[in-house]
Amino acid sequence: MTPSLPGCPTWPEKFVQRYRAAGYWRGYTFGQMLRERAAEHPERVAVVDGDRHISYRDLDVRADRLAAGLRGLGIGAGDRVVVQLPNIAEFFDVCFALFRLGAVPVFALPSHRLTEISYFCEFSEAAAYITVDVEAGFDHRKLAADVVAKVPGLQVLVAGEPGEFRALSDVDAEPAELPGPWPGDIAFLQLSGGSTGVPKLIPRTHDDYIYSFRASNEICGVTADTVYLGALPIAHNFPMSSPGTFGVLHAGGRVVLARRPSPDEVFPLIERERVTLVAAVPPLALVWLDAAADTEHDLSSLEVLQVGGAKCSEEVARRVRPVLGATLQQVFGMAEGLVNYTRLDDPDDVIRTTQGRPISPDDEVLVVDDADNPVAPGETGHLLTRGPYTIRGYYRAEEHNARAFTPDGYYRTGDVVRLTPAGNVVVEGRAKDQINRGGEKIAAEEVENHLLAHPAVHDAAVVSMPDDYLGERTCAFVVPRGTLPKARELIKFVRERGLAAYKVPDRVEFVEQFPQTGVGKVSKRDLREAISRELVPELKRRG
Ligand code: OOB
Repeated sequence: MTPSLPGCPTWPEKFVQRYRAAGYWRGYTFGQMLRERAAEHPERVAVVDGDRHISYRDLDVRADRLAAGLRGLGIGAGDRVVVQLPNIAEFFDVCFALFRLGAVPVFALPSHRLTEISYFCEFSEAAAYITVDVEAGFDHRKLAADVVAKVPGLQVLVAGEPGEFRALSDVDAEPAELPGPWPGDIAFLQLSGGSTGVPKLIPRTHDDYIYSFRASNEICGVTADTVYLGALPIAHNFPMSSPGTFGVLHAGGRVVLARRPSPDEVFPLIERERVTLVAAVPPLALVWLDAAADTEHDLSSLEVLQVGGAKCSEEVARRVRPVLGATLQQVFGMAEGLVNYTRLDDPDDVIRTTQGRPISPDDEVLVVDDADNPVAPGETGHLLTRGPYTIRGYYRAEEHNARAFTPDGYYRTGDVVRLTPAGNVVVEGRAKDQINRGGEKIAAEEVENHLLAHPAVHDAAVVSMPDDYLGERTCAFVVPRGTLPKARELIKFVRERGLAAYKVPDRVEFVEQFPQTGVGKVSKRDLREAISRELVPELKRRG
């Protein structure tokens, strides 16, 4: 099998045969999936965005017309298109149009800024950038103008008021016969949380991704009667495919979009649309639980609350059923592939204290020590995995792939876990150089590089510090050069370099030198301990 996109490692033929024979990879594409659903129940509502109720037939037609329009702009099979859209219906038009063309969306998040977007466009050699007019008070057309200045020749399409660019709504043509991609082709590039200087891109095929959410549907009880609320940014892997909006569309259910995740937006939608399933990161679940305790809105339709992206505390877990009357499902996944779920009928203590078990009988999961040797059962170690929906390598990243994957194709997740006797995963920590800020992943090295660009910074080391609400926040330790800069100034400097706000350090600490490990590397463990110690009195003061 050769994927359409050069630079994407794929599964060895033996595994391709195995995953097909087992019925995981069924040989159909996203375009065909929507066509089938539209034929089965054209009138059913697929997507709800504010007052807009879009049927399966409408979505199918919109995707066809947009695909034809994009083709008229010269966008075709294999072309990369950076997509940065918030939770609006156009997201699905764009996805399915690109899927049908065989063009490859690169899914950026709404919070990404000039540094990230121009990198995605340059690195993927994108033909186009599809964005929105204004989101959360931020004018994306200004960002697009800055991106175009750095990436000449990039076409920009804007959902909403286009300003100086082309309106997405004007990209419309009579549907044409398209050859369409193969099921084994790369459907899109997803972003990795990352632990390196620049984010890595994750190539996912039609076959592998569709399998992941079709199988998730079974585990999560998703059917044509499911009403799913997209409250997290829908371009992220969790709300996209676990089972997420794509799973629900596969089942012929209804996707309801929330533009913001706050209770004042989400609760009325749950009531109005009789939402049955919703996904949250732990801090968001906490906000919902607090607000639900005395809401006037009827949330009784809610059957399952999924919590994932970062570790769900037992405190949150215990409150879900009493407060919401819903079943908690813990979800431990990664855009690279492997997703674990607690099952809806698991005993309470399994749901409360574990992050569940893999989707597939063919998900191979190893827990190993530093030398890649399996640890004793129940012991803690590094999680390695391979399987029918876990990638074999990042897009155009040969050198990094040699480190991030074992020679026999296991992905090194960077997570430190143990397995319970029943095979449930418990996440105990992390070996990768990443901060998990309430589900948002920050590669320490990426932020360090930005700090190092400041003339008064001699060296920088970014680590996590504990936080009651987000679980972790970022602390940048800085060895200054010459006159001591102000923390505020460094934070402003990083922000002004055009970085997503969640990556800007929450705190800066100045030190004369970094503690070192035995082999002379910066000891981030010592830095984490130092900041934790310093925070104790502060946390106490706040009570
Ligand atoms: C999801 O995907 P990513 O790619 O943003 O982040 C993956 C990483 C994991 O390697 C792990 O470090 C962490 O996020 N993580 C969790 C977790 N879920 C993800 N750590 C502890 N407990 C959990 N429940 O975050 C993602 C993708 C698909 C489904 C769910 C989450």
